[in-house]
Amino acid sequence: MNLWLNRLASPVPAGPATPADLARYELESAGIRAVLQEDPSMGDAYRIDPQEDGLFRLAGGKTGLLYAAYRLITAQLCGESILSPLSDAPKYALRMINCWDNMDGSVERGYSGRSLFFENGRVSYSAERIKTLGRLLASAGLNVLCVNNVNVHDPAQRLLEDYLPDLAALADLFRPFGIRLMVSVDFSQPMRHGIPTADPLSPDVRNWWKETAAGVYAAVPDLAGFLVKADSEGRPGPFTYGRNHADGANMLAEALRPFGGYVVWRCFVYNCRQDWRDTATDRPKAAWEHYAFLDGAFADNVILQVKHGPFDFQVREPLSPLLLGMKQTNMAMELQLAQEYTGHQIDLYTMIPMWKELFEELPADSIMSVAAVSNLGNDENYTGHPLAAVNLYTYGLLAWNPETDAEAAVTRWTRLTYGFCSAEERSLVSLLLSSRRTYEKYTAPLGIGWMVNPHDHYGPNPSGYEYDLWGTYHKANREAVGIDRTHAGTGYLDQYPEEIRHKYEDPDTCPDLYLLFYHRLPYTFRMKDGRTLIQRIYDDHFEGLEETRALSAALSRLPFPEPDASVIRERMNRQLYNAREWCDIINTFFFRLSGIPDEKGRKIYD
Ligand code: GCW
Repeated sequence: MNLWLNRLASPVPAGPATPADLARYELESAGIRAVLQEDPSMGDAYRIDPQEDGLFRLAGGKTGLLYAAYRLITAQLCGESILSPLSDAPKYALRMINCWDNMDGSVERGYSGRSLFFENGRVSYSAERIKTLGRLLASAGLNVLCVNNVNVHDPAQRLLEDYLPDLAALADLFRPFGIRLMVSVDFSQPMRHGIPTADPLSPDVRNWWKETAAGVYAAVPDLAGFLVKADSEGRPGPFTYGRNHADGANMLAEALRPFGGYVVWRCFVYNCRQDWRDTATDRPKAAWEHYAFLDGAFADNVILQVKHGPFDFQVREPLSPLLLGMKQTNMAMELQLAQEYTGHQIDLYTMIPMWKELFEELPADSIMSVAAVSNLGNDENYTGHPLAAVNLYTYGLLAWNPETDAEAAVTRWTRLTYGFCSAEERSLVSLLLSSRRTYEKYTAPLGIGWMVNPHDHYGPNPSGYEYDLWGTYHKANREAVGIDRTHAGTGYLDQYPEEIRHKYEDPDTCPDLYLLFYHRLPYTFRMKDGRTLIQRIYDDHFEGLEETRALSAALSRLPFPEPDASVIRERMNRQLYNAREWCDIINTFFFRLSGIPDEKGRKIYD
């Protein structure tokens, strides 16, 4: 099993330890001589001072010392020397992993096996696996883990009730790694306790949450807070009582404030019962419509967590306008490591190039935290596909410092994990970095998204969501495809500042990869490079398939150890099948509609 710290032979110690104790242990086991000085005011920050005799002086906060230790250890494993003093501190306060784990042991959108935390309706885990995970997450700089699904199904409410001691025991295991737990809560939970309402303005409801929070923090004093999915896809929320989301979030915030906890409130609110005939509603506009007017109305321990795009983790979406527009509110951007729409951890899909694009568009200080939906599970390698671990690790590096260079981050992961020779390392890094673009080419074209099989979201089905309730339509007909989201169309683009509107509003200057997200265009539309839109769709799909074949051949030449080699080979074969299905089905779909043949005469099935 190849995990990025698997060359650390030492077991993670048993028993209680502080992050500083753990830092000492890890350094000693790695043979690194260091003197540690704890400065509580430094928090996650640290300073490393190399001395002349190979000794390091480390200064840092409680968790900062641990991050310093992992910095030294990873440098050592990568064969790098730290010769001059360096200081570092994370850009974002909460660097969160959101696990969508259910108490029955299943994981919503999980592609790495069963839950690491739950089975049979109970908290259930291997302490050894949790410690290995803690070490992995801490070494990547992550510091908050939400254990249960945002869809809080029975009996997950019991985590705040009779399962509290189990939650506390799990928190104890993660604590030395500087990882604080978070729990997803059910907004209607007071109704399980004889209160007839969950109205956030009801005194009984407010008291119930205050008392519950007191009990929870008595058991887990450093709980990071509550994560809430309300009024979203059937979940209960304040709308039932005619209240808005500031009323709901602030009520919970009041309960958590005495304990320093946050309410992380998701903004994934839209009409999921839309009629496909309804052209007045455009789903990407929904989050802005529900939240923008509430800017400034949220308590200071509320964080609004917004998916990076206005839809739902498609291969390419613009940055959500909400992340740009709520200047008086604590904001977090939500990413998705779980490859729901991006290949199920079967297809290779390295996310950091996509994340870099998002972070580059975010103005400084527009968000204070980041979250990512977990790709973890109880498979031996934790992420199902051994190479999907690169997403977990590099997410941590970007959450610490969004300016981290993509190639440097992927190279670091590759070196830590496999220790290949330099030619092999370069080859794997370049395959990983190009994998997102390849996947994008063979799936839904030019930002249109959603041409997947409904429900499980793997494999092509160009009209699978076309007449469904979810507001995700492409409206391809014989002449044209796409939805006009400019001012003249649905007006979605009006939610952005002027410079962004300007960048996308004209199809002649709109960046190609977003073209069909913003515009409805005829197949004969001339792209900037002179090709027609239909030709570009065909070309991308054939290229994506060819690139997948080349990827498969190149991967097979790399000396992966077992069991990784077998798993990678098996998944690559499934990716080849998937890429061919996508290429042929999408090309056939557009050929049948448009009747326009491929200029290059390649095989398109009619
Ligand atoms: O689109 C949906 C996913 C759901 C998920 C939801 C969300 C947890 O398909 O599985 O539910 O997004 O983000 O809340």
